[in-house]
Amino acid sequence: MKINVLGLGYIGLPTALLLAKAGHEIVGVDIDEEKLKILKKGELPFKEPGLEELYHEAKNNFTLRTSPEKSDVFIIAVPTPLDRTIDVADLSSVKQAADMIYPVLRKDDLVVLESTVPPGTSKNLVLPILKKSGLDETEFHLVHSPERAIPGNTLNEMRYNDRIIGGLDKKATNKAKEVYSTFSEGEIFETDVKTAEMVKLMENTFRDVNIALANEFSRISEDSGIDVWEAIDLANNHPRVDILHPGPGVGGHCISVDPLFLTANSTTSKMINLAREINDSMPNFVLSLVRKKTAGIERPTISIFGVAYKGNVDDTRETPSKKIIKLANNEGYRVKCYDPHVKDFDYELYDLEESVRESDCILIVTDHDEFKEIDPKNLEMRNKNMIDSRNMIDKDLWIEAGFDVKIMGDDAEYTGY
Ligand code: SAJ
Repeated sequence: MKINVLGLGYIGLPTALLLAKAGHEIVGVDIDEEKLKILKKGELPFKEPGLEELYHEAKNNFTLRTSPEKSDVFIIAVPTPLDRTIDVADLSSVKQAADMIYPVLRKDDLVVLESTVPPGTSKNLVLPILKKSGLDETEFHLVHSPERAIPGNTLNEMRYNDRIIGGLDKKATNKAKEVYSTFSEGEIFETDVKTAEMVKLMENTFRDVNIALANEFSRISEDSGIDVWEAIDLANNHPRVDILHPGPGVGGHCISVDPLFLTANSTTSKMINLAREINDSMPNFVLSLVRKKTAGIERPTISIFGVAYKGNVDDTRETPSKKIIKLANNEGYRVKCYDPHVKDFDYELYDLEESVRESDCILIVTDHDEFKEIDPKNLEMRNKNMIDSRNMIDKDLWIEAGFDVKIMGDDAEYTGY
């Protein structure tokens, strides 16, 4: 089959390459000419395990364009960010993609919307644009099949996760099943288009609300002189309890954004907005721990370990580090960042040694594996303070190396326990 994939980002590019490897003729479409230049050189615009090898294997079936060509299938995998000024989904890229498709849309073609969208978008926004082709909705096929792969393990999850396909009608769903089953080994579940849109938002909201609960437990534990990490481990022995990990806040393009796609147009949501509020306030809480550790130090410098939104990825979208850095700068802290995965960031990045030079406190924000390997004895600092918001270091090792250590959510040390 000939397939256009519109949007060559974290989801579109791996999807395009998996389909190319499965033998389809793929046209990768992106309006970002810089990105196309990088790809044409044989390089990748971002890192993802296994993607380089896959690109190498699939490139003979993969061409790059700035607009779509006539074909059998069109997959839309463009970003759907949140307009932060009003907390409403910005669907301009989806509209733009549909506008590019309708002039080349032919009878029996399939259009798949993979981008995460508020319920109703496929039918209310995409369908009317596609009908400008002159075809009516019985003559082409439209489905929503939400991407559900996790960054850091995208290719495996795309291959092995179950998939949801919500078609405008049964014929559309069947056609999409035919396409995805050429590389997906997970089960494919069928539903209607609006339910598919809702399922995706419910999944990410479920995670956000559960992380908020873990974060709230963490803060209650701080107030009560309890080690939340030990308490969570023990609670999770219960057969029906599975508490997530507290952290410095929820980042990434999905979980910190998608729940608001549900609440933006709702008059009834309470819990979802509250969870967002709790998670968004974690950077403030983390900074309050820094304030305690650096009290009495004049013009303190802090070293932020990790600016990616989560461990072992190079993605900094919506990272909690940005809010922590901005708030810290506003309070007069000097901030130096170190991240072994990230190359470009809004703030200067230092190597490990330079990031701690003359520093008064290390703050672990991201759970990169590399941070576990650091030998604290080798770190030269002005004051040896360590705050670990992810509970990932070997606390005794750092104490032995002369550090005053604080694990977020563990205040048991102050109670003499
Ligand atoms: N986090 C915590 N505590 C936890 C788990 C995560 O603080 O226990 C934080 C992370 O550090 C990160 C944020 O939450 O800042 C989100 O990370 P994540 O690993 O939970 O999720 P994402 O955003 O990388 O990917 C999610 C996934 N959704 C679900 O697991 C329900 C993925 O399957 C989706 O495809 C993706 O969103 C998406 O594109 O929508």
